[in-house]
Amino acid sequence: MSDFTTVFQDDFSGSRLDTGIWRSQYSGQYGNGMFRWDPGQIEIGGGVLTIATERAGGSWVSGGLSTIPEGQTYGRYEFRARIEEGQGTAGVILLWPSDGQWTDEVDIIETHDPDRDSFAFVNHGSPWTTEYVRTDVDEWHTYALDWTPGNLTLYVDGREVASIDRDVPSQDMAFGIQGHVLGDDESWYGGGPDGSTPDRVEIEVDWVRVSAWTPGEGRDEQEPEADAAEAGRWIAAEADEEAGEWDAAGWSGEAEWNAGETDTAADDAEEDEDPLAAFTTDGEVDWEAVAAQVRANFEETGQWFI
Ligand SMILES: [Ca+2]
Repeated sequence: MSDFTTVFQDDFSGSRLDTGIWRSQYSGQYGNGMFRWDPGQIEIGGGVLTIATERAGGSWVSGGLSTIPEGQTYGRYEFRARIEEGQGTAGVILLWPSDGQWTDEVDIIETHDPDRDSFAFVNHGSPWTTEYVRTDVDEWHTYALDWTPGNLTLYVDGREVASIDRDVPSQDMAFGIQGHVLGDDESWYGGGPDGSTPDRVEIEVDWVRVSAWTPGEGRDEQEPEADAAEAGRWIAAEADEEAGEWDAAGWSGEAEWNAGETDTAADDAEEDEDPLAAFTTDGEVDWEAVAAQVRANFEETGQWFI
């Protein structure tokens, strides 16, 4: 008996994207001015979904897709994926509010590291919590996020690597996969593309399975078959022997990274007041202004906050 029941699984075995599952394909210029999203960057072939981030003239083009407006509150999100290296590019696999309004965000994988030796697992709550996970993201791995009331637990290849229990979302969230290109000032990601960046950087996804949280009533189903045979390695096990910096569940070098928190003085000062107050007129929150402020704060400080 499992606590989860499959809602859908997509092994990308056809020749076209299943738009009954993937309701949204992103388009348009991204806010940082570095790239645009275009549905033409989403490809299906060989049993794999590919999102290609490519040079396009003097700029860049990437792709993204999501189940928006379809989503659920709580569940299990499993996928087999790899995200290629590329200075100034990133891949993000995430949960985002089903209504498309930014009020919560869980980045299951956010590749802040252009070398793909680690990734960030981020809950944009209050305060925002970031856990860094050491693994070779450019090789194939199976990831699973269990989202239950008050908890987010992440697994890589069946091993628990991180757990977050502060300000966990409790609203309907959609599942998305998207490519990004960063600006030179986005230091958390190591800045923008340079001469080392390939002209094409791919995010590949072999399969996705999304399950509902049905405590005590779950039905285990067979995992989708892998089309891509190569497997990555779990870096933590190796690093453990070298320096004792890793524990069985992943990174434990909290002092060197950021102790899994992105709590800042600004967060502390604002915890006593409603951070949305400045963006609210007659009870209506201007979410576009909130998103713009969050982005501006991040670009200025490297920290995500309103
Ligand atoms: Ca597949």
